[in-house]
Amino acid sequence: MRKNIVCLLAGIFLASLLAVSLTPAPALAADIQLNYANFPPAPTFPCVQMERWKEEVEKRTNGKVSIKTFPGGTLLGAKNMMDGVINGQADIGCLCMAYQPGRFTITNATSLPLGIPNAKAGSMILWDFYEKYQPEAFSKVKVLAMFTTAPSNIMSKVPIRTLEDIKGVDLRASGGAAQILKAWGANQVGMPMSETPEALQKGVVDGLFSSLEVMKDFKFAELCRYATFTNSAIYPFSVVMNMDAWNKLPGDVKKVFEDLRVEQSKWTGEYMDSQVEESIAWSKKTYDVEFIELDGAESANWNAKLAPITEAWIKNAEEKGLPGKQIVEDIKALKAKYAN
Ligand code: DTR
Repeated sequence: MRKNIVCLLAGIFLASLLAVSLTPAPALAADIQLNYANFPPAPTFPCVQMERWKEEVEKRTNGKVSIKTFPGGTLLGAKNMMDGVINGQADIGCLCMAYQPGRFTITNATSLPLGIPNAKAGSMILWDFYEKYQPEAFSKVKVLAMFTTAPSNIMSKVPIRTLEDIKGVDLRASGGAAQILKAWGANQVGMPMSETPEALQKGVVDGLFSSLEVMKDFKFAELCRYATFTNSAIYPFSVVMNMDAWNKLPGDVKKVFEDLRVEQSKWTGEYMDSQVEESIAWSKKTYDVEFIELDGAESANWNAKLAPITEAWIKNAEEKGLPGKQIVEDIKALKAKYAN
């Protein structure tokens, strides 16, 4: 009898040992937890780059830092991103400068029609340009990345082949790109990208002006069966961090974040360029979207309309006390360096 009890107890002991060894150890909570806000939906490029950054940070800090991401405007929206980060509503946020054009005058100069050819070059140009000017607009935050979209093109429900066709068409764009649409005679409607799907669906607008990856990422190809290549303005973006949250980070974590800045900016530019290619192919295959190339003479007419925009921007900047001419010269020089 006693022997039986001993055997039973030994069995229970062994079984519990086995159970303990098979139960996965609870993950150790990270020492540092940071919230990262983003305004568009998860499948779009600003959020894809956010997830990539999160993964790299968590890996490179060996789990010491954990990032909780909030896509789709669930923590901060397109227009209150900068203030929300400054006020500490989020530790980190991703913003599109075109949505507050007056606030980011210097960096928004990269949106002028200066022929930046792709997002990779755009992102490197923007980074160097930001480093040189260190604009006041970013003085209350720590900048973690700077990148741009690929050049903008028209996506529309009606075919646009000539300046006559675009006249009066309701097209959505923000910031510097809005000036471009106006110059071509469209009826420009301003709103952040996150509001555009509903505006297209409800017929508030007949199309938009943006980089073409949105045809696939937002499924705009379903409604916009035409795209006209103009390869005009890029849109600059930034990822910014609350200054107190930054100051609290230990040195080794700060180093990881700083070392990632240029790498992340370049990665995002390259990702965006590849998404544009994929989106064009997908839109043709899935919705038979027609991609319209302006012929030589027509294209010259379109470009002629844009010539006064940069001159007007320089004049306006100089009136505000900014070195407008130098800013444009610098962007052109950086374009020559990175656009090959
Ligand atoms: N072209 C800008 C920015 C932009 C381009 N792709 C996306 C995707 C998600 C949000 C913003 C953007 C724009 O039209 O707003």
